[in-house]
Amino acid sequence: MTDTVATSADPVRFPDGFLWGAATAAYQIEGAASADGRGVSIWDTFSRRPGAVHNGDTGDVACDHYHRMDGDLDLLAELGVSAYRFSIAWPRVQPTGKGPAHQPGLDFYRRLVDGLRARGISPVATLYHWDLPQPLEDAGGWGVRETAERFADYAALAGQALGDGVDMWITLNEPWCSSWLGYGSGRHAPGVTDVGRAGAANHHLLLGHGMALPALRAEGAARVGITLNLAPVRAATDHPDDVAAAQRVDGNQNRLFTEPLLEGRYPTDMLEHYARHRPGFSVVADGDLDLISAPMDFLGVNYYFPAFVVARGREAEALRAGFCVAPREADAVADDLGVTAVHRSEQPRTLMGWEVDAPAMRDLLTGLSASYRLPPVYVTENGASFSDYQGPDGVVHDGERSAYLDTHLRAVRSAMTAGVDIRGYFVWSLLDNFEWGHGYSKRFGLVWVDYPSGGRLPKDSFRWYQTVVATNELPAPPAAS
Ligand code: IFM
Repeated sequence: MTDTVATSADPVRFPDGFLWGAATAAYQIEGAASADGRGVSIWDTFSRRPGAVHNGDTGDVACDHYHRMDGDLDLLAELGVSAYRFSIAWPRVQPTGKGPAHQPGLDFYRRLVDGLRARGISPVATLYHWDLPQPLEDAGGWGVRETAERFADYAALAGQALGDGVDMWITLNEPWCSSWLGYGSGRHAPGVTDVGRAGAANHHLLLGHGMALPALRAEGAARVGITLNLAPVRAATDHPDDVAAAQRVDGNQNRLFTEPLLEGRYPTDMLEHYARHRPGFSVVADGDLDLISAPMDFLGVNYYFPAFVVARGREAEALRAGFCVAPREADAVADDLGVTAVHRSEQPRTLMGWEVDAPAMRDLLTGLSASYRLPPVYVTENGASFSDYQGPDGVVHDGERSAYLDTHLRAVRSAMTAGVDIRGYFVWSLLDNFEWGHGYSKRFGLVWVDYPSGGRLPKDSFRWYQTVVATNELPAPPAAS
C-alpha cells in the first residue's frame, strides 16, 4: 500500500520524457516594485498594512530577480531542469489592469522566455499568482465580473507577446487562496473578511480562467491549464459531526474548484451552504459554467499537506483522539464552516506547521483520477520550509528538504504506477523568497538567498535534485540532517 512505496529505500525510475522543473512567482522573487512603470498590486498595498505581514516585510526588493535574472537562469541551467514555472506580474504588463500592454513589462518577460529557451529550458508561465493591479481591486476586485473580463484581456496581451515562446500557460495559481484567503479570512491581499465576497471571487476567478482559455488559444497558445491547491481532507474522528465537517472543508477547499472545472457544475451541498451569503454564488450567470469547464490541456496540482478537522466545539474529542489543536484565531471561513483544523500530534511537521505526509499525496492523486476524467496532470508545486542555516563550512545542509522531496516524488511515481497520468513535477521553489504573510521568515528554496546582499547559494537539496533530474531516478533516500 501507499506507505511501502513512499518510504521504500529502493531507487525509483521515472519514464523518459518526464518533465522536471522548479517554480517561482513574480511578487515573491522579482522585487523592483516600481521599476520601468510597474503598477501597484494588491500585495504592495496589503504588505504595507500594519500587522498584515510578518516583520512588516514587503516584496519591494525580494530576491531582486528583476535585476539578477541572467544569474538565476544560469542556476536553473546548472540544476539541469527541463522546465521553469514563473509567473507574469499583471501590473508590469498593464499597470492599471486595463488598456494596452506596457512594453517595458513585456520586454522583461520576453528576455526571460528567450533566456530560458537559449538554455534549453521550457518556459511555463502562470498569468495570475495573486498580484491583482490595485485599480482593479478599487473597482471591486474579484468580487465583480468585470475583473474576469479584464483578466481575459490581459491573457490575450500576454499570449500575443509571448505565445511563440511559452510552452505551457497556467491561467491561475491556487484560486482558493485568492478567493477564500483574500476575501474570506483576510489573511492574504486584499485582506477582506466577507464570506459572500469570497464566494463571488471564487466564481469570478474561475470565470476569468474560462474566458482566458479561448483568449490564449486565439493567440496560438500551445497548452493551457490551471493550477489548484488540493488537499485530502479527513475527519479527526469518525463521529458524524466531524465527518460532516470534513465534507464541508473538502467542498470549500477542493470541490468548489474541481467540480466546475472538470464537470461543469458547482457542488450542490456547497451552493446550499453558501446560499445565505450574498453575493456568493448568486453571481453565476447562464453560460459561465460552459466556459469554466471547457477542456484544458492539463491540470496543475499543488500539494503540501493533508487537512484534519473536527466540528467546532469538538476540540476536546480531537485532543483525546491524539490530535493537537492550534490556538483559536479568528477566521471567517472556518467560523462559517463550523470547523476547527487539528494536527496529528505525532506527525512530523515543516516550519510552516504543515504535516509531512507523502502517502496522502498519492491518495490525493489517485482519488482525483478515480473521481474525474482528468487531463494530463502536472505537479506544479511541492516543497517544504525548514529551519535552514548556513553552517560553519558555508553550506546549507538541508537534508530534511531532500528527504521531503524524495518521499513525495516516490508518492508521485506510485500514483503513476496506479494509473494516474502525471507528466511532470516542479519543486517549490527555486529560490528562498517572500512567503506572503510570513514575509522572509520561511525558506522553501533549493537555493539560499542572502537577502541583505542578494547572494545565491545552492543548498544540499539543489545538488540532490540535480542528480535526480540528471538520472531521471530517485537514489536511495538521504538521511535527514
Ligand atoms: O509560496 C507559496 C506559493 O506562492 C503558492 N503555493 C504555496 C507556496 C508555499 O506556501
